[in-house]
Amino acid sequence: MRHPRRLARLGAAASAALALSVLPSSSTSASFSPCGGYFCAWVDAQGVGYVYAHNSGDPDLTNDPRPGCQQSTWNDCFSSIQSRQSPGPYNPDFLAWVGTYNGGGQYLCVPLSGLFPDLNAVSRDSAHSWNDAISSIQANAGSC
Ligand SMILES: [Ca+2]
Repeated sequence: MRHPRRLARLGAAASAALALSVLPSSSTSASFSPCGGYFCAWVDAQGVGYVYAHNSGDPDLTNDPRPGCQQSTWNDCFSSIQSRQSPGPYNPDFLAWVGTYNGGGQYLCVPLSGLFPDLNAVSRDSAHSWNDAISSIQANAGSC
């Protein structure tokens, strides 16, 4: 069943999401299920494939083995991300860094209730997306 008007609205929403590339989607997807952590990421878009779950931070994803990823670790492998979906006693924002978080560089803000269903659609700069580009995550007590 195709509804051109609805598809046009979805297209406009997708364009707005691309323009605001550092903001997560406010929609939820049935394919995303609780992963057992405050920060969750998947090998593929739309919450598909192996899931990574963490409650704090990880300064170097090259230390986390994940057979099936290009480097056989979680480094440069995240393609979708979801953070904790409802407030609790501990509600950090997360920063997802291109490099190690002690080394500075670019980061993606993943706030409480954040959802990035496809990091291919989230621009990092004029030439790159956030897909398969994250090397560390940092829990942030404040808001990012
Ligand atoms: Ca991936």
